[in-house]
Amino acid sequence: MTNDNPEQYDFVVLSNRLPVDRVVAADGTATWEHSPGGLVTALEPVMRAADGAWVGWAGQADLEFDPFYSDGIHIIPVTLTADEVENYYEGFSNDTLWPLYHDVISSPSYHREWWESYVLVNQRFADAAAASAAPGAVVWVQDYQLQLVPKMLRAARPDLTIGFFNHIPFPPYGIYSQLPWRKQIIEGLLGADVIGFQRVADAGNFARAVRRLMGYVTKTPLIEVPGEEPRTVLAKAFPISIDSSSFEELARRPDVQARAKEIREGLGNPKTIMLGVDRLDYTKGIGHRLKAYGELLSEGRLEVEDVTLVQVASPSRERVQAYMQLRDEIELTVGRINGDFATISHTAISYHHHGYPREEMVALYLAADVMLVTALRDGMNLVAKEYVASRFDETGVLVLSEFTGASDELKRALRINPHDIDGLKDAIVHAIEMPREQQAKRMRSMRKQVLRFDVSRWSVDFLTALRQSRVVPAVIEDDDDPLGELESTIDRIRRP
Ligand code: GDG
Repeated sequence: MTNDNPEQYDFVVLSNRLPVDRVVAADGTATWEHSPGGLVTALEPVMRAADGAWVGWAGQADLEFDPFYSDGIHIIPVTLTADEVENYYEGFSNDTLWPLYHDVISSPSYHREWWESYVLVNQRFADAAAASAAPGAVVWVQDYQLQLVPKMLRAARPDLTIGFFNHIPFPPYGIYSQLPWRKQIIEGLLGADVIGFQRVADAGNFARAVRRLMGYVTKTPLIEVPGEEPRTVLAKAFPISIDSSSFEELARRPDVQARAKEIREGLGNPKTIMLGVDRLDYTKGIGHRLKAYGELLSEGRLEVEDVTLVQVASPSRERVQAYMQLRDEIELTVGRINGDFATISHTAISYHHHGYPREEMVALYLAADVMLVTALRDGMNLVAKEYVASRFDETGVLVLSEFTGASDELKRALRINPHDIDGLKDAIVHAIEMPREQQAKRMRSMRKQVLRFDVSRWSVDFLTALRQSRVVPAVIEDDDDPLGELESTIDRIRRP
């Protein structure tokens, strides 16, 4: 079978947001700029080599765009109406699934009209993928906004090989079972050949939900899906990572190092700089971190002349009620702590509610003696890995919540339970006082892990599993087999 349709592709990625942003200049002209996210970095080499396409939303409601080609990637925009942004995205994705999948830290809202919109939008994404995938193509669906797509796509295009990766946790059954549409979501996901999770525990939670709700047999990591044509689905952990060497390269740049020094001086050269970098999200435990720090200052275990906390809280989901409330709470607490403890020359917390360029982030990582990652639940937490990758001189201490996926891998971090405020306070003091040799021992071991298991390794591992998951349909002759081509692409980008 030969693919004569130039608008069909052998490798198609779907995610809620496209990897490009539409930027409108002052004179009204619009251009597309690549957003520098980790996922794009991971998939760009495969995309380019396989001449792949990316299906997603451009981030603005009610605007229709034709497909276009940008920097090695065919971009296929999906339109969302303002109502759909409200119901499918801000509603069902960010106010039902997000809190439910993060241990119900905030209460999930269940609304039938949100669900209906989620189904409709998932079908639109599936249709777009079905139209743009070549015969026998590989389609990789990303994240919780699109969990129904695998089943919808398989129904339309049984010839495709379909992968799904869940970037956020999959909750324990006792929590998951709250969801009124719990069976539909499981059925949606089981349309994939390979379902990837961040942690072994997430894959386990999913398999348990499948047994409880569907009664299917699971033999870890395989799930037997009965039916006219019984199938086997692989559900397994593929922990995501970062483009580690690019962080190290940035950290080694003289201008970035000079900027780190400047940041330190700007803060009055305190003995210790502590850093938190998070989307302003209730899962990240920013409030717990501030509470611990405030108590340490108030008890005199830390002095404001010696320690400054830099907190970057990048704006996120600002139209969702829980996020508005969180922002108010955090900013009230920051104001209180600064009001109580700052002096004219020393701030207790340097708080920033905006995003920074990547160079500035790395300069902050270099300036920080202690990195605080205190998430209450986090699929992976890339910030922890970015800090480690940037610390090429092997100094610095990572305080890391055990409720992050990253803590499964970064075993030499100072692991904490963010709910245990006394334990967190002790860990902060321990981190500040840790001798250099001990910092180096820990950092060396974590750096080995992060540099070896980087994001290209993640995508290659996932795509290899996907390649192995399905027998090439007999109708596809060897020469035309997109899976075979993908495999040789993988071989080309695979590191030795
Ligand atoms: C989800 C899951 C999982 C943040 N502020 C700025 C900035 N960032 C970058 C960080 C990091 C990324 O955003 C955040 O990634 P995280 O992993 O920490 O968290 P989520 O956004 O919640 O991501 C998470 C991830 O998906 C991947 O699967 O690890 O568990 O929740 O890369 O550096 N980057 C720049 N300026 C900022 O101000 N340039």
